[in-house]
Amino acid sequence: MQIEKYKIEEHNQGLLKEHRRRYDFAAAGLADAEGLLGKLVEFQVAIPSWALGTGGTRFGRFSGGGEPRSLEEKIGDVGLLHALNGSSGAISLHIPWDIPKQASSIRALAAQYGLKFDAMNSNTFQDQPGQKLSYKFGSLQHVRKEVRKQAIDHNIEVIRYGEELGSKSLTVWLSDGSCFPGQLNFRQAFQNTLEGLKEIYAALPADWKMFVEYKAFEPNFYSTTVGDWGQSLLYASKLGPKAYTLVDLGHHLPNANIEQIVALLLMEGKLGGFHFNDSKYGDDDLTVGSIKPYQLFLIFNELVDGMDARAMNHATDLGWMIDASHNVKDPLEDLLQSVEAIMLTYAQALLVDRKRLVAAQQGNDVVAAQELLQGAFRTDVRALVAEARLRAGGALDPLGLYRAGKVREHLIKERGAGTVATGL
Ligand code: LRH
Ligand code: MN
Repeated sequence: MQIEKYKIEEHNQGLLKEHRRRYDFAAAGLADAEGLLGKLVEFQVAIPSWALGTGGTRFGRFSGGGEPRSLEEKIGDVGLLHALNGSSGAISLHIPWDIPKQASSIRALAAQYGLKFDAMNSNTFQDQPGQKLSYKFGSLQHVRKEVRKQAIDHNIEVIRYGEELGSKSLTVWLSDGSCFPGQLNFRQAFQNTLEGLKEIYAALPADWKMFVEYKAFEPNFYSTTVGDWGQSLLYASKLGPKAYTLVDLGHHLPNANIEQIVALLLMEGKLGGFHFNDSKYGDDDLTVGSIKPYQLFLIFNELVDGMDARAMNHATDLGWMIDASHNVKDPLEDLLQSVEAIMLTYAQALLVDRKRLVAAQQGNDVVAAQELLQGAFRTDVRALVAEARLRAGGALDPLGLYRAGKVREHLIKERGAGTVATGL
């Protein structure tokens, strides 16, 4: 289902007067409103193909109906999100959940919606039907060479699919690890994994990147072979210039200072990108900014500071991706909320007066430094983000139009109430 342009314009007409009042007030207080808007319009967030259906846990899964039945329908759903907010201009595929049977037609279909293909994701954390060797005891870390080879071959196959689609990066998340002390030789597991990643790295096209995603625990609950930023950085440094770390916000131990991790990885030139979500306890994969919005702001504050220090292009030099799972919300509404949270937080981070912040830090004026950050975080930037959407041809109120357009009802009528999308 698509939302026609005229419906978006009609929707905006009804909200324009109030929006203008709010925008003029918000822009009046800014030194360079046009500059900020330009950055917001350029900034695109990739939508995970595996999060367009209802997620679940081992205790249950409660489908909301109308879920996409094919990669084509998934691209349609992301196209709808992008039409509504103008900031979801890419889709990140997971193989084999979303194998592009006819890459050229899939690529053409995505282009129709203005979508690009962001990082490809491999999967050696599940055994597929008919798979020769099991990943029960890991993949690249596995004690048996033939299991490691099977995992290496799969990752290279994923790169080949990505090349056909115009993707430029591969994300490798390994569930490898152990559940009990004594089960694993940590050094051997590291060496096996590094050898495997080297073979995958060697298969990367010249202009590709490899993202090594770390995670503290789950599905292994004693050790994880790529368990934290330090281990991921170790692999990425030993692999070479095309290898980077990937920060999934939910993959840290409680109270980890993620903004400091981000600052240091960026300083080292080894930060590749993000899987945005939020969490209160573990890898909860909740809506971005729904639990710890100030932490998200502090992360974007370090990103803007660190990227400007390296003269990086905010929109294109890092991988901006969502990785979430929707157990109780409509997946498309949840994703609209997540993209909105990212755009609002990026806008607030752009408001920080960095010259005055440096002066406060140099003067050990702790209060002034905190006031500068919290001042930006407490600034209502919703009208600025809405104006960027308007200029990108999107809706002033994406969620409002999604609901007024009864999109989910249409999708259920079109696809049925019991369809199940591939993914988590
Ligand atoms: C692992 C992870 C990884 C994906 C998977 C769907 O927790 O974050 O990025 O492959 O979720
Ligand atoms: Mn992830």
